[in-house]
Amino acid sequence: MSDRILVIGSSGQIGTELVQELRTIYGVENVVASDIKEPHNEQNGPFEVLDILNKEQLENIIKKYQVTDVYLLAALLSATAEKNPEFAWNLNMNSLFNVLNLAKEGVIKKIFWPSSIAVFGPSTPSINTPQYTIMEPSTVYGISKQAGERWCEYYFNQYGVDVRSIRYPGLIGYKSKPGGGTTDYAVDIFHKAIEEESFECFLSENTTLPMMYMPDAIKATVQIMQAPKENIKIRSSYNLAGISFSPKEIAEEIKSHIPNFSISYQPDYRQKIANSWPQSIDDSSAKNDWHWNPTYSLEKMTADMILNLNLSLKKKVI
Ligand code: NAD
Ligand code: AKB
Repeated sequence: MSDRILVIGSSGQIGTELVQELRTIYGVENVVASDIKEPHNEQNGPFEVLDILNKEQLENIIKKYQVTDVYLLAALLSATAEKNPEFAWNLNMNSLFNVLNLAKEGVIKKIFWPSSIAVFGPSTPSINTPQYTIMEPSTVYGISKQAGERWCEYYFNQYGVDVRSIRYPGLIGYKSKPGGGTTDYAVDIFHKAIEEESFECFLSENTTLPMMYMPDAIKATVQIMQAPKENIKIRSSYNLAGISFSPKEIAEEIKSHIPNFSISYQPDYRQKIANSWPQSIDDSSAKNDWHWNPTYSLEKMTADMILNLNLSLKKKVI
């Protein structure tokens, strides 16, 4: 049977772009988008309203479309999760169990579940953070991702569940807005810049974090899912690196395109979260095992973001 895909949490920052790419590869009818809320822009293809915490609803959709592979993107991200830790734990963990258990029962055959750089904490070596190192996350989001990684590995070892995972850095794209993370400033800054407004950053100027341009993140996701099973040697989650920069550095890069752009700094509760995360990541395992290689530098990403946001601004005016 050919791949039939269900993307859960498809209306979010990653889902919006991932669904488009998967439909290009596997065909529109073979990729079902689903979310608790309707997509904000038109998606031509199957869409189902699904609350991932409702296992019966999930099973019905999987049966209806004869789904083989699930990409589970629904979650509360770091900043939002800190405001409601119990709910975040419930959503982030039980969504994963619902999907892992369907694979254990043989109903689906492959799972993609994203982890995050948030699995690392203040005691982790912060430069070139290794794949295997001290992991003492200090946010509920990070704790849920770390626990999720352990469960993924457990389900692979005990039940042979083919679950694959990446520790995404902060993601930046122009097609969708981010959904409540600590790295969101790096998307918001572009929107303010092209609207010729000044930007107040909620992180301090020298807070360096690992980041990645969305096309690279989508490429990595497709690559890990298409890799032969025997190449996936890590069943918790793979470190993944793109670029690292601080608010000051990205602002300078934006200024090289928009000289009048100005930024000010007003750190809030998210500063503490950012301070607990690494500055850069060693992703040699992903490079060795499934030939991961990022394409975008800070310069290339900035030029592409500004070009595309300007194009969509022009379309809105027309
Ligand atoms: P997002 O917040 O933009 O999107 C999540 C989507 O899940 C939303 O559309 C939301 O409506 C949906 N959702 C929430 N509750 C749901 C429920 N009960 N049932 C079904 N859908 C529900 O998040 P994102 O940035 O697209 O992230 C997707 C995944 O990638 C998450 O697991 C996140 O932790 C991980 N990740 C993202 C980043 C990033 O920078 N975006 C970095 C690291 C990891
Ligand atoms: C967040 O800031 O919460 C996310 C992430 C790095 O997991 N972007």
